[in-house]
Amino acid sequence: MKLLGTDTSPYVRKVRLVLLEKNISHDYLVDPPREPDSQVARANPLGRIPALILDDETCVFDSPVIAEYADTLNDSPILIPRYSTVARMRVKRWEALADGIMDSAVAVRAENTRPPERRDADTVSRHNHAITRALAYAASQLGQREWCEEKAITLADLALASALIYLDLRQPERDWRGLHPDLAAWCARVGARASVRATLTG
Ligand SMILES: N[C@@H](CCC(=O)N[C@@H](CS)C(=O)NCC(=O)O)C(=O)O
Repeated sequence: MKLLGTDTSPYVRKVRLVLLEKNISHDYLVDPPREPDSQVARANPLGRIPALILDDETCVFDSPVIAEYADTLNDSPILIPRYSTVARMRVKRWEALADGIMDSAVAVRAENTRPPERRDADTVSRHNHAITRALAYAASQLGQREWCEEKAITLADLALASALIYLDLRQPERDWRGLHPDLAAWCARVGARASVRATLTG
């Protein structure tokens, strides 16, 4: 299988982490969707990354669908619990929280790349407030636990780490570590994993 993406996309990082943690063999192709020769729109009608192209040419999108599909391919480890609907919901809710942080950070970035006179300050403020609330929620849910859910790594941890790495990239001025030291300690631990380091070094 072949994963189309870019190194900066947080949604791509999330699914790369899933594939790496589960040791699923794949080719990772850097393919910015707006480049004229990009394969992305041919694979995914939405023209977005990540797009996972299976060996029979089936294209899997978007990132929650890819993560869920990949998780069913083997059991080591199981990243989305299968033993209880509540446990499963709780992990998927973390993913939704992390994806929401990504969505808002991407929206802020889009505004900030417009010429100043075309930027919408209300949009920036609304999304930044959503990020601030989501981080406080994540920190309160996490507390001092080692993992977001369960007794081992799950998709929840991989999604949250991807969102935080993207925030560090696009909003380095945001002092979320100062506000949420336990979240910072958790992120440092997860960030030291070989999978995360592999996505950061290319
Ligand atoms: N909900 C989608 C969001 C994917 C998304 O928006 N990806 C961005 C890159 S971060 C993209 O491909 N945008 C289209 C573009 O840049 O033209 C997912 O989870 O996969």
